[in-house]
Amino acid sequence: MNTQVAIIGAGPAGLLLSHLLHLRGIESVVLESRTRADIESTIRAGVLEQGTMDILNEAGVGVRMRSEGALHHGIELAFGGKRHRIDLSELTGRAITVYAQHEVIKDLVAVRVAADAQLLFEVSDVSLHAIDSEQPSVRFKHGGEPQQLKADFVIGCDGFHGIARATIPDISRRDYQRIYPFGWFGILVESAQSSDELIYAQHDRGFALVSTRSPMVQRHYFQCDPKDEVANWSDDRIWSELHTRLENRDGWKLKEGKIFQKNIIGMRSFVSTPMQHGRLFLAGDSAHIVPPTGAKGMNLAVADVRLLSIALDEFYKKGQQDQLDTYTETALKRIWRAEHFSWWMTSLLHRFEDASPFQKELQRAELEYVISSRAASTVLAENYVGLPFV
Ligand code: RFL
Ligand code: PHB
Repeated sequence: MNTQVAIIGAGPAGLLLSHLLHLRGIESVVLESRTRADIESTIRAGVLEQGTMDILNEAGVGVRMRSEGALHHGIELAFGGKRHRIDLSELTGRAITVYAQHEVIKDLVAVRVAADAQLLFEVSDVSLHAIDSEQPSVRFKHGGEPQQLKADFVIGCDGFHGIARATIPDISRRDYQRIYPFGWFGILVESAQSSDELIYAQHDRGFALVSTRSPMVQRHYFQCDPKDEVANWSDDRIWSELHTRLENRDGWKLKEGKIFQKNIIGMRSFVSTPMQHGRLFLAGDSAHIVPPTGAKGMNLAVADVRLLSIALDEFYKKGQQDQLDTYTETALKRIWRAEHFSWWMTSLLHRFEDASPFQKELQRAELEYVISSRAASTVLAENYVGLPFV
C-alpha cells in the first residue's frame, strides 16, 4: 500500500489532519488500534476554543457543533464562599463552545467515511521504519494479516501512550515533565443543568468543576487521590463531596441525578521535543500533555494539525519545506504558553497537601487578584478562549 501521508491514530489530531489534507488534495491513510464504536464513545474533552470552532466550521464539520454545542460567554470561579464571574466575551470578544470530544470524533469519522477515506480500525503491531529516509514506511497487522504502508511522511497522532514518540531515538529527544500529586474523579450524570456556565471551585477539601454535556447530561469533576479507586466512591459519598466543595453562601444548589459513569484520571504536564525526526512528525497528545484544568489538550492537538496541514500543502504545491522544518519551533510557542496556563490554573485552584500556610495565603491572594483586576481577569480569559493563531 502507498500513500502520501500515513497517520497513526484516529483521535481528534489524526482525523482532523486527514480531513484538512483531503481538502487540500493530499491523500492520507489513518491507522487506528481501537474500534470505531470505541473511539466514538470515549468520554474526554468538552471545551472548544474559538479558534478550534473556526477551524471545524471552515473545514465543513461544524454543523452539529453549532446546533448541539453550547456557546458559553463566561465561566465562574468559586472560592471563599462566593462565586465570581469571568466575562470571557466582554474581556476578549471571544467565547468557547462546550461540545464533547467524542461528538467531534463522530463528525470527523462521518466526513472521512463519506469521502471514502482509507481509515483502518483495529490495526495492531504498528511499527515505523526508515523515518530518516525520503520513503518511510509503517508495518502493521489488519484482520490478522501483516501489511506495509509506504508514504512520503508519517504523522504520529497516537496519543500519549502511542508508539510514534518512542520511535525518535532517545539521544535526539528531550522530555519535560511534571506529575501532579492529585487526580480528577469524573462523573456523568443524568440531570438538568445546575449552572449556565462552568464553575471552577477552589475549596479547602480540594478542587471541583461543574461542566455539562447536553441539557440533560452533566459532567462534574472533583480533585482526588490519583491512586484512589472508583469502587471507594458510592453515589452518596460523591454528592456529599461535591455539595461541600461547590455550594456557598449564595444559596446556589448543585442538582443531583443518576450517575452513569465514574472514572479517575491522573494529571501531568509533559512536552517532548523535537516534534519531528526525519520524515516523522508528532502532533497532539503524542508530543505534549496538559492537566485538564485549562481545557487545552484537544485545542492544542487541533492547533498542531492546522500547522502541519499548511506545511504539507506548501511541500506538495510548491516543493518547499521551510514550514515543515520550522514546525517544532512554531508549534512549541503555543504549546509552552498553554503548558504555562494549564499549570497556573491547576496551581491556582487545587489543594496541595504539602502547602505551607504561606503558600495557601499566596493562592488566596492570587484568586482575589484574578477576580478584582481587569488586567488579571483578561489574562485568564484570553488564554482560556485561546490565543489567536500565528
Ligand atoms: P488521542 O485522543 O489520545 O488519540 C490518539 C489515538 O491514537 C490511537 N492509538 C493508536 N493507533 C494505532 N496504533 C497505535 N500504536 C496507537 N496508539 C494509540 C488511540 O486509540 C487514539 O484513538 O490524542 P489526540 O488526537 O492528540 O487528542 C488529544 C485529546 O484527546 C486530549 O488532549 C484531550 O482529551 C484533553 N482534554 C481536554 N482538551 C481540551 O481541549 N478541552 C477540554 O475540555 C479537555 N478536557 C481532556 C479533558 C482530557 C481528559 N482526560 C480523560 C485525559 C478532560 C479529561 C477528563
Ligand atoms: C469537561 O467538560 O470535560 C471539561 C471542562 C473544562 C475543563 C476540563 C474538562 O477544564
